[in-house]
Amino acid sequence: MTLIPRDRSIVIACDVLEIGSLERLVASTHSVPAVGGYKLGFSLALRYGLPGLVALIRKYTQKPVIYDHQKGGTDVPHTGPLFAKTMSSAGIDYAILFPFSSPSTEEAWIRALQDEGVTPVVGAMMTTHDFMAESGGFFSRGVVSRIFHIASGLGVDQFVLPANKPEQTLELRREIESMVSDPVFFLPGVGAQGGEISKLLSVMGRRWHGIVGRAIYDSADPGSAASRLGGELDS
Ligand code: BMP
Repeated sequence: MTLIPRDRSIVIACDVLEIGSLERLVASTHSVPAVGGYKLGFSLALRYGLPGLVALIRKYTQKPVIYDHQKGGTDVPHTGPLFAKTMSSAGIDYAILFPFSSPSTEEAWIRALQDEGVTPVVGAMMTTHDFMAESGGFFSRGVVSRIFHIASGLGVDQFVLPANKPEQTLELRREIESMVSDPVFFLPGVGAQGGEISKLLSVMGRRWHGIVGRAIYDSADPGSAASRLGGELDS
């Protein structure tokens, strides 16, 4: 299991359809120092299989590979070990869970990943504008806190927070920091969903990574787009 060695980085969300597109994306960005790793999702994983995708990325770089099931951890407890063994046998370093189904599923899936040596990254509030109940969504604030509380109690120290909701993210960051020492945050929603690195710099603490998909892979020059965003991390 490899962890991102930098305190702040850009993680590229590889939500593309073709394996050739993934290869071009990795080839053009892997040497950018601020790129901390690659996040794979269901599109490539279902079409091609994770072991081959990890092998392809490994032709270019040893940077960590994160698997985001979009959204994992929403099933029953006994399938957690199946998921975790699938991750470890494919060489995945981190797996993202949004454990919305129940506390027992959350615990089983987190423990299963830990047993397999795959780092769990837990999210509970999404970037969608209608996520929270007061904005028309399904979930109350208490649900979000409870998911983070359970994860913290299980030793999780890596969390997902929404980059495009800086006020809520600051509040949740403080809440998590009251339970976990020196946590690491992953922030999707930079770029296409309105999140800005400059705002995150004032809201986040020592260790955080921006997750960026379309603003990099849809750009005419993904390497330059990643470098530019990476440069903003140090400003
Ligand atoms: P983009 O930068 O193109 O908006 O992509 C965002 C990525 O982050 C996608 O892979 C998506 O699945 C993920 N994501 C998100 O957008 N919102 C969340 O709340 C949680 C996510 O993992």
